Amino acid sequence: MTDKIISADVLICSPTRNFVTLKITTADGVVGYGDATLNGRELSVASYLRDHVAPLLIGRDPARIEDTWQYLYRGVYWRRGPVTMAAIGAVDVALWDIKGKTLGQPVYQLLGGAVRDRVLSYTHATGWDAPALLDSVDAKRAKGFQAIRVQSGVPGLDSVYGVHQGAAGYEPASRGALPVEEVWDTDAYLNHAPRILEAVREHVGPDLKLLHDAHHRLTPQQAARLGKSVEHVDLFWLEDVTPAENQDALRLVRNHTTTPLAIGEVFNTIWDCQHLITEQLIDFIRVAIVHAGGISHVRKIFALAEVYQIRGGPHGPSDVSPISLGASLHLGLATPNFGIQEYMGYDPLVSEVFPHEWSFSDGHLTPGDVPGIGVSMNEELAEQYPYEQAYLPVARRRDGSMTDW
Ligand code: GCO
Ligand code: MG
Repeated sequence: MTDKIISADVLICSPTRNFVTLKITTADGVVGYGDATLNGRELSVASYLRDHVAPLLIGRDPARIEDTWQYLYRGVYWRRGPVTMAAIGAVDVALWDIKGKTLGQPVYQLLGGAVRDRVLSYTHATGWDAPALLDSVDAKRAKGFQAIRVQSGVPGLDSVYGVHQGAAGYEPASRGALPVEEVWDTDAYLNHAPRILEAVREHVGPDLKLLHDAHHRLTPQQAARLGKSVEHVDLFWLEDVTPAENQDALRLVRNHTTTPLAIGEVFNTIWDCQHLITEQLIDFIRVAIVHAGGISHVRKIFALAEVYQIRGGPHGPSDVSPISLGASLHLGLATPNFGIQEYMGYDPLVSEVFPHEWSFSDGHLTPGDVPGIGVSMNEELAEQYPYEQAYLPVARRRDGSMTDW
């Protein structure tokens, strides 16, 4: 007999940072979890799910994942956008979790089975100055990472997004009623970035994969100059060099440098990726399961990318929950052109709230072999950490005007 969805609950918690989770339960008692976290705009997705999506799910057959995706995407009239797609993504992942549990298979088996044994991952190293950054790189290497994203402070600036000063790690969002405001200076960054990247390459030798994120802050000309000036550093990728709304800008960058380019962590649909992929303007597409409509949709994006020899390199910082990371690893295991998974790591409390089967070893991640996605939720523990308002920082130039990000 066909199973039916009987409830869809939105759970919001803040174990060190905010997470929005969708829990779908079926009449047969199968429970699936999906991540719906949109950093700094969490409650908008929670409301979208609670007020507009959950009522539509009740009574539906949980096995009809693609039909439910189409129903929520095509049926809404107002398509695309981060809120809509995070909500659809949460439903999609929860339904894949249910399908896996119902059939007694890990999700990667349902996606065609493994094409690799493990998924290469990269983590973050940050340091305010060169010695601190090199120490951070060494510490990550000691943990087994073979690919590391390196970010540093910039002389003359008091703070830089993503770079911590002192012992504490950084969180992309900080708690409080207003975003933190930082001052940004692109010229200072462009003078410094090639030198610090060279210093890291010199320190680690030729084998370690090095990545760097420019956080959408450059003009096409500046991006081309940066890419060209670090070609000898042999980056695995240079990320988000320009705000990607104007996608033709990437052609200018591309025409001037062979440094591999990665873009897409803020994209939500295949239509946001189409031009960059089919024109071969990038090397890695960064869409995350949580923000781009779930496993079902990201699978299509990666299939399109495969035609053009572009690889997947999904977003995976601490604001992408362990549920999404697990989902991404199932896709990674089953997708030929999956390149690398970002893995910033989680506070131990986050892993207690979201116990997971996925694991890290020797620079690689594996999703585990239990039925479904393999990430559950300790709801009682989660309740002890209620939502707290938090925002990503904003940055202004020295003259007070806003930067692109
Ligand atoms: C990355 C990112 C993050 C994002 C953050 C936004 O590459 O990991 O750029 O640091 O900015 O996840 O919520
Ligand atoms: Mg990034």
